Amino acid sequence: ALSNLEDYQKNFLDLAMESNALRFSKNSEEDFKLKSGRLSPYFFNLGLFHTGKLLSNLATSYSISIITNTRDQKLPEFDIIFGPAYKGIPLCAIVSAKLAEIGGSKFEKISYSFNRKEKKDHGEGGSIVGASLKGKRILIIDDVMTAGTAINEAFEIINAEGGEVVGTIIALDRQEIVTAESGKSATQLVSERYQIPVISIVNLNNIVKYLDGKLTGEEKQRVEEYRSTYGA
Ligand code: OMP
Repeated sequence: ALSNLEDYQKNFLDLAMESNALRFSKNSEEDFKLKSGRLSPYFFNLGLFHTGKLLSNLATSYSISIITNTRDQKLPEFDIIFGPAYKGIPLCAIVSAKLAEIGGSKFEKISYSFNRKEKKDHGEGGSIVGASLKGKRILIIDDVMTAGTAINEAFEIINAEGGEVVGTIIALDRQEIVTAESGKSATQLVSERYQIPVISIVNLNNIVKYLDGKLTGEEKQRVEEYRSTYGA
């Protein structure tokens, strides 16, 4: 049943469990409040990938995902990896460096770029650090997608700077509906609205399958209940 997961995905999930970045609540009092207001029995905190070893492995997982999806023509070519502040900032830096290391010449000239939360009015000015987005093909990198709010803000920033978003990569697709009416997940809606691929290292299906033997019956049941309410 696990054979459909690639090594880089398994490695990512092993490290997520080891580092506690991926956590499950023991009861409803411990549930995690999400940005959307939903109370979730699990939470993924990418900020806990904070050691050099975890960051290097994380960069490898994102990079292999980008390289294989580009090779399979599921992701178009791009010039810049854009990481929305704050969580996306280390991501765009480590992944552009790792891509140059393991992706071959094709990826050596990819730049990184990120936005400041506060606009600077001295020095070089502007709100973008790194490569200029003007006229460039952009891949957005981020941590998690739930309802898609964070990613929509990134689109606005990039459009205002004259860049063209050609794809998005995230670590975790929680596969949750945005509204009950559409029944579609945030990643599906973003992909349809902007006509771009949204790639993830793993999604909730992968987590449930891979961790089947590692979670308690209660944890599994609580995730299943959550999915029956918010799952796409
Ligand atoms: P949306 O903007 O609703 O898509 O939520 C995504 C953001 O919520 C992420 O960028 C995180 O800041 C945060 N988040 C997590 O980090 N991990 C989770 O498991 C869930 C969320 C969340 O609040 O939905």
